[in-house]
Amino acid sequence: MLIRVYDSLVQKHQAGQKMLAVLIDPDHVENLEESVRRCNASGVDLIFLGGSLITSGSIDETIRQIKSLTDIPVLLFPGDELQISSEADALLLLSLISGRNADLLIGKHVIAAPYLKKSGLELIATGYMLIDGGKITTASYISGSVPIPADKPEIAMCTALAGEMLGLKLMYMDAGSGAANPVSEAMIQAVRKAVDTPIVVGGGIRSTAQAVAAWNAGADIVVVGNAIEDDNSLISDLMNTLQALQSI
Ligand code: 1GP
Repeated sequence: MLIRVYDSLVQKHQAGQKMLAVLIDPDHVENLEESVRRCNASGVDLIFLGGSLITSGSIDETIRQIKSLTDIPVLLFPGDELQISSEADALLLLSLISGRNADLLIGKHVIAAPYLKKSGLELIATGYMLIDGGKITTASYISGSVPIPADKPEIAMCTALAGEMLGLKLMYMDAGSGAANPVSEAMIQAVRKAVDTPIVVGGGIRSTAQAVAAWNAGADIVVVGNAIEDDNSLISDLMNTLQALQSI
């Protein structure tokens, strides 16, 4: 029987098994084939696909290419309602709960809902929290929302708690792509203590030490995007580190 993506995330979360997701932004990937081959060779758990702003490339075609090279589940991480494709395995249905922009809390969802229904995609209702990562990122600029201050773990904690109470199934703490500073361990720990959902952490993670800090603080899934373009061995270093961490 086919295990749905979310069920497999919950199983791993409950077993304390950590995961690595590689973010592929169709606008910023230099060599898609090579990036996917590296994910495959290292046993990456998930591929996230999307971006705050896509100016070139087709989501459908990019997913088809990825799928021709690997069986790793592809999850849409949409920057807007145009980034929907039934070629993906699942879609993170993001509600920007750190912001107060009604469109990104519910408005875009209303417009997308009939298309999502028709697509047959597995939908994972996700509480998306932008956290201040030391510079203005595309995500905070495009969303027109103020990120949660990095030194206020209690705001992130209460936001995640409210999101879980509203029925969201996954919490995503994002310092934004290319952030100067990743989400702090204190903030991840505060959210981890507050909610039972799996937690995703990304934005500005450029080293195995930063990924380990996030996993140890309570992240189930660490997301790395930009840094894999600059460092060819980062994916395998991260997966080797993750395997060593799991065997302790
Ligand atoms: C951003 O979490 C992702 O939404 C990944 O960020 O590109 O900085 O790794 P980076």
